[in-house]
Amino acid sequence: MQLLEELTRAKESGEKKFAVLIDPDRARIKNMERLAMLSQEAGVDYFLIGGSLLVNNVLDDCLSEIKKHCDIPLILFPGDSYQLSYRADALLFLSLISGRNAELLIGKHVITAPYLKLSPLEIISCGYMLVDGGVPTTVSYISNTQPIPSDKDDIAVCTAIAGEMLGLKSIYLDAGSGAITPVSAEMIAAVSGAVEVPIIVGGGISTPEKAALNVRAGADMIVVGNALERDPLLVKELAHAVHTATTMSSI
Ligand code: 1GP
Repeated sequence: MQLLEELTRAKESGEKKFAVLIDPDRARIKNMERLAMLSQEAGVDYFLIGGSLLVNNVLDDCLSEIKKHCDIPLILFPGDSYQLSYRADALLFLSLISGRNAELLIGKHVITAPYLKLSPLEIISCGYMLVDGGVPTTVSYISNTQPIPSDKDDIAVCTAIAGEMLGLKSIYLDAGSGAITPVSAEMIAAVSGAVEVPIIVGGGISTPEKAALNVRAGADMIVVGNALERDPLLVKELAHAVHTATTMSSI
């Protein structure tokens, strides 16, 4: 089954997904085996691979190494058009709809579309919404865009509705890697109530409690990166919290 279809069906049945974000620059290739095995044991649903800025040329190696040790699907989460690899299974085709940088709304997409059309990757369109996480983020600086203020749920809702009306098949609410303040449950609930497509939430989620809260608020997929770089053993509790909150919310 294609990943988007899987996500959509999961949303319909109230089943929630947990993804681990790997920034190939920060992850050590030699640590990939352990992370892959811990993730497999914990029942992690996906790996997201990418970053706002990759300075080392290790994307292919990183993907190959993970694939060697587990069969969790690999989804590219590209910060730019150079972050492409056929070694992944799918690619989030991100349009930065919270910003007004034309290159990141449609420009890079035009350049990469013919290559992606020929690629074996599943292309999943995604309305990417950067939300203020209490600290300036790399993505905000690199993209030259302002995040949505964290208390402006109405802006987030209107942006998500517009993205869905434009045909985007998923929405990503991201407070940015290492956010001090993750996206609020109120904003997640507001956006979740306004659109039908799967909602991915990440940025600054560091505890199972916050992950579960977000799921109950309406997130369909939780993404965690930083907290697992600090403590990979947390993966079990985080995945469990997301999957268990599913059960509780669908009772
Ligand atoms: C960033 O949503 C991801 O784009 C994950 O953020 O690294 O803070 O978990 P963290």
